[in-house]
Amino acid sequence: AAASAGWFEERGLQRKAAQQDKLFGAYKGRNVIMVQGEALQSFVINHTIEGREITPNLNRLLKESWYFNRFYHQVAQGRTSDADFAAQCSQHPLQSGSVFFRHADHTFDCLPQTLRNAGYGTSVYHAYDAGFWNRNTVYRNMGYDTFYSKKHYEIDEPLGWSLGDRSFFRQSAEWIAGQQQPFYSFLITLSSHHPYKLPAGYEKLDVGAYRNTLFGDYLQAIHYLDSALGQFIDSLKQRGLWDSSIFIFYGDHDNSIRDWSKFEKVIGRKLNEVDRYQTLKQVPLVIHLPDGAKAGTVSPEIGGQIDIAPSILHLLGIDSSSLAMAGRPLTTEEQASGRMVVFRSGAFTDGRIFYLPAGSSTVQGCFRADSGEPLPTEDCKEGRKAAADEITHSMNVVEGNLLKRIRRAD
Ligand code: GP9
Repeated sequence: AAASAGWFEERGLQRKAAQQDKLFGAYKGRNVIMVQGEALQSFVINHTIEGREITPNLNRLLKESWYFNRFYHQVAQGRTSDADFAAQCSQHPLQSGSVFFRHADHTFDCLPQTLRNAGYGTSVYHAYDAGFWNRNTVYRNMGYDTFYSKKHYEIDEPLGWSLGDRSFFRQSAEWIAGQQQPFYSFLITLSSHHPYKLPAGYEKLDVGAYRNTLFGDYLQAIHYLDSALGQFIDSLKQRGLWDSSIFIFYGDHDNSIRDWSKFEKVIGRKLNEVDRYQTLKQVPLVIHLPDGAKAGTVSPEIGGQIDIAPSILHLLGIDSSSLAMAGRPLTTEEQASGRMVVFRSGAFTDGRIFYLPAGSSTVQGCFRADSGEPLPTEDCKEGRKAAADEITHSMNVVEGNLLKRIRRAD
């Protein structure tokens, strides 16, 4: 326990040191609107199918925003719930099962509660059954004031499991705008859920040869999510919220498709095994700042979902050094040194090398991140140890309820 407490203290000190950065507190007191996109991977971004953009609205948003294109999801079996947990609470998920079910009552330092303590109103929006993924319990414990679930929405656009994203965003925008400021609102989309099949009238993209394939249906569903996102952004602009809020959009996890030739067709090049792993893990992170700073900037930083909460706190100037968060802010002016993205399997990258342990991919070992060329195992040795430590310490919080134990002892 002492070793884990020390490790989190060290991470806290690294975040403390980052407070010297110019962007720390640059957006103090601003609202925060964050959207988690269902099954959205990065490879669709700025790519076309049959000559048309798959995500035109997102591509337009990138031109106004700060884009992290070396950003990875860190989910395990708990999929959407793991992404939510990693982003909000800056901890790794469980190897099997979901933290939302197995450890809902454990103590974590999550973003909603931290913002609530700083005077923010906090709300979460997802148009599905409140009990799914045990969200009602978890969201109360995370520190949300209000959870808008399926029962709050008028199902005026029935689609897939529930309500279409367009109506979801439209109805949510109304509630978001009605809140006292500053607020933190977190929205989780649903329409682009596996198996991705949309009703015929919704399929607006010509996916050519991929028509009626899982991959083609995925592109259609993402195109629909993208159109819904575009309408949501327009409505935030109309309501005067765009310039008073930090807007964050990221993907939760991969689409479970492994038909690599189809990915290669969209991406426009052959993918080696390391490329495939990266394609599977890379999800977009887009941050729009209220004053339009960083518009069109593509960050060279590598990052993962556990870095989201620290990044937001950094921009808002809220000290997170005493919080048990495993992540580090990505939203710094200066690039940080010694950055690593760790996956639940023990795989990791520092941006230069990639380590893939047995069972995490079709290949295993130490590789160059850019070319996928194998490297001597020695090159990954130090990183493997650091990655394993990060998982162990995070699991002491998640499974071992470390925070409860040490704070009770205080
Ligand atoms: C359902 C949604 C889906 O509420 O969040 O979760 P997933 O099946 O993608 O993990």
